[in-house]
Amino acid sequence: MSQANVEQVDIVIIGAGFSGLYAIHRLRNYNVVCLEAGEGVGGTWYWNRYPGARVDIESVEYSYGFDDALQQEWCWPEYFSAQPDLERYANHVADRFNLRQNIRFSSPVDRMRFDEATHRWHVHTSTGAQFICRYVIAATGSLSAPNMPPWPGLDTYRGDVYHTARWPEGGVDFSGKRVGFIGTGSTGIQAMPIIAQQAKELVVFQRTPAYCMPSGNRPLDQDHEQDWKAHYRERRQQMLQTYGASLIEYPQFSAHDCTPEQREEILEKAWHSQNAFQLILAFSDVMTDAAANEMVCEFARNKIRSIVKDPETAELLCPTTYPIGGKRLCVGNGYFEMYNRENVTLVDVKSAPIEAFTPAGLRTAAAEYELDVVITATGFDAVTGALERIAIEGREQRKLVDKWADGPTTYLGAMTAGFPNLFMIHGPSTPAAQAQMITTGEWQVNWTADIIDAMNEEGLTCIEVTLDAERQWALEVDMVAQQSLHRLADSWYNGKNIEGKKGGFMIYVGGFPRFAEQCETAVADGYRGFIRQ
Ligand code: N01
Repeated sequence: MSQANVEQVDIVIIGAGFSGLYAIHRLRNYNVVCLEAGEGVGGTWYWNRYPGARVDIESVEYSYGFDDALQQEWCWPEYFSAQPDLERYANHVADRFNLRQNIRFSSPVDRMRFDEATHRWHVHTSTGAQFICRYVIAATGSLSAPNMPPWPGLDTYRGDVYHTARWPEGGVDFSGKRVGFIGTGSTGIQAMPIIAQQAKELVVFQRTPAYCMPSGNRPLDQDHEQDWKAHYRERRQQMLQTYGASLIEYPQFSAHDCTPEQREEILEKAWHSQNAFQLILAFSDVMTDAAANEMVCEFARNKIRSIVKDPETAELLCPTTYPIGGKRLCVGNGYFEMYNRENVTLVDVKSAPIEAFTPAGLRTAAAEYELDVVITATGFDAVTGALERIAIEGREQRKLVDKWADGPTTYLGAMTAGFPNLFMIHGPSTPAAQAQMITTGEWQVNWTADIIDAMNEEGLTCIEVTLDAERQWALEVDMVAQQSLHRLADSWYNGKNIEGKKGGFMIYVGGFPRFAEQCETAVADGYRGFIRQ
């Protein structure tokens, strides 16, 4: 490696998504480089440009709070923003705060190693660039490493294949095409109703049916916007004091305290509330009490039965094997209604799994389907995938993939023992998608940056966490998971969406305030669980 290709910097940030962008801004007083695999900013909202991609949290909340002028000047056109508006916002922020000068686009990090003698990371990109830095901040996202199941025969298939998380920039024309769609999670549910309107035929390959609420999206009401703009400062504070860092209504009464009629009325109101998560927040115990949860499940199933005209299709669409909210609740726009179209067919691949691509399409254990296009919305190697796809070597040349072979271990989701000076934002065992990710990402960046500032002020060069601290954190993560019904679903939260992936629950479900308090007290108690030198 010629020295010309080696740059010495203070901090490398990996990823120019929403957390990475804010990290550049917050750490401006250091020599910072942000390495981004894509050609643009926005992370999730850069890659996931499939038709219908839209956030399920109100945009007045799902946005940055660090700069008051930015909050006041930006106008969201809709309550729940579509991908193009979120990408436009990310670009606006990058320009407004001059962040691009610190970003190297098309620069995927492929390996990095910690030099124990100098307490510095050597970070390499696949383009041959090398950076030597004190700290690495992995703002790599929880849902950024696409999962493409290894069906054989892909190279023989004559049609086109797309993964929703790598959607072509100019879009795809499905007119006159027979389209096969694999995956009925949040992504598939958003994309399919739009594709069905254009395609000649849409064949949906469903392994597990999803619970899905109507989105309730609408143009943003000016009074609502003005109200938020008048109260942004206190509302951002209030958000951080709620379980999901969002000002949704959190009810205080149990489903068991209501009569069947009252329950029905509350659930009906939640269904029409125009707020995606009101259904699982209808009662205080939906996510902790199996019987309460089942009442909500049956309500949601009855909605499916009332919308989908063919009773057999309706039953196949009814989830029965996991609690509502156990997987992240999906939000749709005409998803169940789509099955009433003549050109849409539902295929059950639970009973007859997909076996292979063929030259003409897809073969399941039961039949072969001729398709011009196959779309995979098969999710992500979530939480750990983005970091494990980088060859990371810590102390004593230990590889991160080896350390995490049986599941990820971290302290506060921020660091993992044996990998000093490497911080993660939304890392394993943080609330991640259980809380609103822009606001909580900002919070984690601030917490991390304060730690780095203190290291510099005190003339220290190496910070790491102890194995004991990791074990204590694992107990806490497990304890809160045991109190929640999330554990009863196979999902990306516990890695069970990927065949062979090991590990337990990777998300912290104790709520954001409890998480934040533990991060803050660890630092305040003399960096409990950390070793600094
Ligand atoms: O991914 P998923 P996603 N054969 O893992 C199926 C966020 N998000 O991209 O359930 C057949 O949920 C798989 O089946 P199963 C949100 O946090 C948010 O949809 O594993 N099928 C499932 O149906 C969300 O939770 C928004 O049995 C196979 C689907 O593929 C997260 O991203 C929008 C298969 C994958 O669903 C991920 O959502 C979009 C196989 N071999 C995403 N392998 C909003 O803000 C997988 N599947 C609204």
